[in-house]
Amino acid sequence: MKLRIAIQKSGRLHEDSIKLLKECGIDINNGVNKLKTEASNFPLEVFFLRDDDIPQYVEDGVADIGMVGENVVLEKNRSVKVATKLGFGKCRLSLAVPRSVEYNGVKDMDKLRIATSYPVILENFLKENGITADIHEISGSVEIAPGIGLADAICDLVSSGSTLFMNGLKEVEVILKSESVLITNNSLNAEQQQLLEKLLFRIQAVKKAKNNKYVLLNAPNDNLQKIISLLPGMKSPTVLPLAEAGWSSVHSVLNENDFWDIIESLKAAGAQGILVVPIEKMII
Ligand code: PRT
Ligand code: ZN
Repeated sequence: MKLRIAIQKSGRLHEDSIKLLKECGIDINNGVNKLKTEASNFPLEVFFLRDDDIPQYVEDGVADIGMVGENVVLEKNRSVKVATKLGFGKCRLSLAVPRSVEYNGVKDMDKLRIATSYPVILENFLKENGITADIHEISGSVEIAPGIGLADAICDLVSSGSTLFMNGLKEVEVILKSESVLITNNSLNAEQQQLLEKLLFRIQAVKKAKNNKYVLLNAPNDNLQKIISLLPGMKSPTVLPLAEAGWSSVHSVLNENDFWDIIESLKAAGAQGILVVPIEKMII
């Protein structure tokens, strides 16, 4: 029995999807123009598909699981489960209007023509806000729609915002924050479920490691308690005596988000020779 996973064939999510599998210790033979391949060291078969088709393939059970943007999962509205977020492909689905237009709130969208490739999500959002607008579904180059007179506003994916800027548009509402997720078929059998859990365990270890750093520093013993109190650690920090009397080496794990604040406090408390190193896998 093999678990069958669908990933994007080419595009923004392709490389990160392959990379995550590799970081999970899964070797896949990724030949160009292949439609499917197998892992050599994990019971996994990989299908390369257009991202738009992935939710349906997973719902139908042609693939058991898939990696795809949450935006596509919500738009396609297929009956699949989201097992976990994957930490890549981050973007937002936003409303944007020409920069010269004054914008005072979502009510301003009433009666406008809005171009989008996400009619389902947009319609839900407008309904929730009691707005009626004319949705023009287009499949690509949504940003040029206002410039050519096709629409008054757009609803499209944004990451850096530079595409909006280059087209004279400004982002006015974020409808959805999205990233890649792992979706699964609703009726996996026991064996498939077990393989999925094995894969999820590895994905969590990789994700956790990415969010954390291993920190080593030298601390004067006089200030050791203060320095230890600043460090969370997985259980508690490791403290080892240095060859030089009066000093210790302290090792700990820090969350990326707290990182700069804590480093500053550590320095203020007399910590020296602070080394910060990436963690490859983290299992707690
Ligand atoms: O061929 P296939 O159908 O598989 O691919 P696709 O062309 O439909 O999708 P692709 O590869 O462009 O995007 C796949 C997924 O990447 C999306 O569904 C999102 O989940 C995610 N993602 C993350 C993005 C972006 N960031 C993004 N910036 N998808 C698209 N964009 C586009 C956006 O539409 C706009 O045109 O990039 C432009 C804006 O980028 P900025 O940086 O200028 O704001
Ligand atoms: Zn697509």
